[in-house]
Amino acid sequence: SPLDIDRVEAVIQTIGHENNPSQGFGVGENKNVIVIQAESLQNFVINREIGGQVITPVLNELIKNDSIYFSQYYEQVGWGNTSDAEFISHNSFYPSRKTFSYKAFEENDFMTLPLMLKEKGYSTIAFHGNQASFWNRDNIYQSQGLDRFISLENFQQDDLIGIGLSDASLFRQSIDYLKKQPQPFYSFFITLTSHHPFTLEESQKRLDIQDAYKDTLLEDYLQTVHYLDHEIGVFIERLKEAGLYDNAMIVIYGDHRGLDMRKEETNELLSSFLEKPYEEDEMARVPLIIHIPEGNIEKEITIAGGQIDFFPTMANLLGLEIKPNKILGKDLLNTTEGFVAKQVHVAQGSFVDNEKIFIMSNDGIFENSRAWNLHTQEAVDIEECREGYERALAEVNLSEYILQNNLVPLVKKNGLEYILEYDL
Ligand code: GP9
Repeated sequence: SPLDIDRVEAVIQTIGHENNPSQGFGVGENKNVIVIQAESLQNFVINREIGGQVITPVLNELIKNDSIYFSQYYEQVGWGNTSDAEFISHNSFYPSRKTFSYKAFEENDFMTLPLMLKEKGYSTIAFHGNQASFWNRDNIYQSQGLDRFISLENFQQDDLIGIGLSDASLFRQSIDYLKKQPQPFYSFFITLTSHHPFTLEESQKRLDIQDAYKDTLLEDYLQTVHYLDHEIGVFIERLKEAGLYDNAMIVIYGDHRGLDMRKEETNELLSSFLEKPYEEDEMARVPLIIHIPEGNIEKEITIAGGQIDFFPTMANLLGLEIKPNKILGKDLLNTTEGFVAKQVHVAQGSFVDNEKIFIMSNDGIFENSRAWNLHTQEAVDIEECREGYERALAEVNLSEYILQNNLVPLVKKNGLEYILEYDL
C-alpha cells in the first residue's frame, strides 16, 4: 500500500478531534459571497509603508472594519500556481504533486464550497480576465461547482495589461453580471494585473518611489499591488452604488508568492526592505480577509492556517454543516492548533505551525533540515519537528491517494475513516 496506515490513522484522529463549529457559525448565512483571489498578493504589504506612502490603504481600512483578518495564513499551491490556489481553497484537499490539479483531477467528482452552496440554493459565477482554457478552467469549473464562467472572451477587451484584462476593467464590467445574477450568489474573481513581471504604464503607477527601491522588481511589485488595492476600493464603491454591498460577504486572499526568495537580487531587496532575512515563511504568507458589513466581528486570527482551511472556515461562517472528517482542512475560527503542510516547491514533510516553520532537507535526510521560530527567527531544534514532519507527510499522501482514486464521493459519504477500510 502507498499509505502508512498507522500515520494515516493518526492524522484522521487529529482531524476528527478538532473543529466544533460554534464561533461565527452562520454569521454570513444567505449573504451574497464575493471572493477575490488576488494575484501574487503577499502579506508583508499589509499595514506597511514605503517612503511614507501606505501600500494597501484600502485593505488596511477593510481589516479595521467588520473584518476577520487571518495574519498567519499560508499559500499551499503546487505546479498549478494560481489554479491550485483555487483548487485547494475550494476543495480542502492538497493539490496534485505531479502536475496542475485542474488537469490531474479533471475527471474526478468533488465536494467543494461552491457545490455545497449550490445545494443551499446559491447560484455560482467566476470572473477572470484570461482565456477560459488557461489552466484547464473551462473543463473543470462545472464539476467544481462554478456554473458560469465569464472569461476574457466574454469581456470587452478595452484595457489589457500584462497577460490579460486589467483589474480595473475586470471589476468594472463584472458589476452588470452581478446585478443580473440570481441571489444569493457565490462569485469568484481571479485578478491578474499584479502578475509577474508586474507591468504597468507609468501613468498607472501611483506610488512615488525615490529611494534605493526605485526601478527595481520590488518597486514594480508594489506598484501593481497598490494598483490592485485601489481597484478593490473602486469595486467596493460600485458594489455600494449597485445595492450589492450591505448583504455581501467580501473575501480577499493572496493566491501565492509574487517575489521569489531564491533569486539573489530579489532576496537582497526584500531582506533590506523587511529588515530581516527573506525566507520561506514570509514568501508563503498571504493575507486572508473576510469582510462582513455590519457583521460586528472584528478580529485578527493569528493561528497558523493555509488555503486548505478556506473551505471549512467559510462553510462555518456561511452556516454550512460540514463534518471535520470529510476534508483535510480546519475551521480556523474554531481551532487552536494551526498546522499547514506544504508539499510542492519545498521538500515533502515541510510545515508551519503556530510557532515555527520546518523546511525538510532536499536530500531527504531529516537531520539536515532547517526550522526556526516564526516570531524570533531563532533556530528551533529539529527533533521538535519530527511529529509535525510525519503528520505533514501522512496528510499529503492521504490527500493524493484520495484524489488519485477519485474517492472524494466515498469520503463525503463515509468520512475519512473509510480510507482505512478501503481495499488498499
Ligand atoms: C492565468 C492566471 C495566472 O489565467 O491565473 O496564473 P499563474 O501564472 O499566476 O499561475
